Amino acid sequence: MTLFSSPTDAWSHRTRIVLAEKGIAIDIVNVEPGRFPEDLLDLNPYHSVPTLVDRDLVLYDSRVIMEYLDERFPHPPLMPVDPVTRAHFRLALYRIERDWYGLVDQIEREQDKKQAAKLKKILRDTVLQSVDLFKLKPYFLSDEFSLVDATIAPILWRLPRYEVDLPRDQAQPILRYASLVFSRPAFRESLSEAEQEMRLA
Ligand SMILES: N[C@@H](CCC(=O)N[C@@H](CS)C(=O)NCC(=O)O)C(=O)O
Repeated sequence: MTLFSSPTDAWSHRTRIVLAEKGIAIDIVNVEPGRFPEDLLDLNPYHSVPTLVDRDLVLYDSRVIMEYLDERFPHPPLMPVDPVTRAHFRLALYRIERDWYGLVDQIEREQDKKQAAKLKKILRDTVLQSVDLFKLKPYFLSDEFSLVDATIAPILWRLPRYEVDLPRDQAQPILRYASLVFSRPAFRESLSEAEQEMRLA
């Protein structure tokens, strides 16, 4: 199995977290946006990472990849079994992708410094608005690590990169949650060198 992944991209990062949580042996091919290899361009009509190749199966879109991995390698399960709880988790994934990842994508693309600063402030406020949800359980709405946590973690990890400093007094539950997720061995394993440097340098 091969994963084409960008070492700095949050969408790629969430699939690497799932791979590490499940202990899946895989070749990770690091690629840089704008300089994708021919084989990746041939395999994926959208020319995007992450892209997973499992024998004849080629998957793109990080959510499709994460859900495939969770079904193909069921242990440990990263989604609840109950349909209503699953629906809640899927809705959380949708909202985080749209709101948090959407902002991060805009920040990464923005050339104008003033505009980028505005977007970073919106990202900070958007993350802070969710603080009450992090008070309920050790992981996001759950006692167990899930695909939602694999999705939230890459954004929280990147906050220093976007000069977002969450205030301790207001953000304590988010900071507690972040320490819990960041201390997982699989999370450490998932980090590319570039991602390690975002915080550990
Ligand atoms: N919804 C997609 C988004 C992936 C995405 O935006 N990937 C960027 C990462 S840099 C990409 O490959 N962009 C293509 C390019 O920049 O050439 C997913 O979940 O995989």
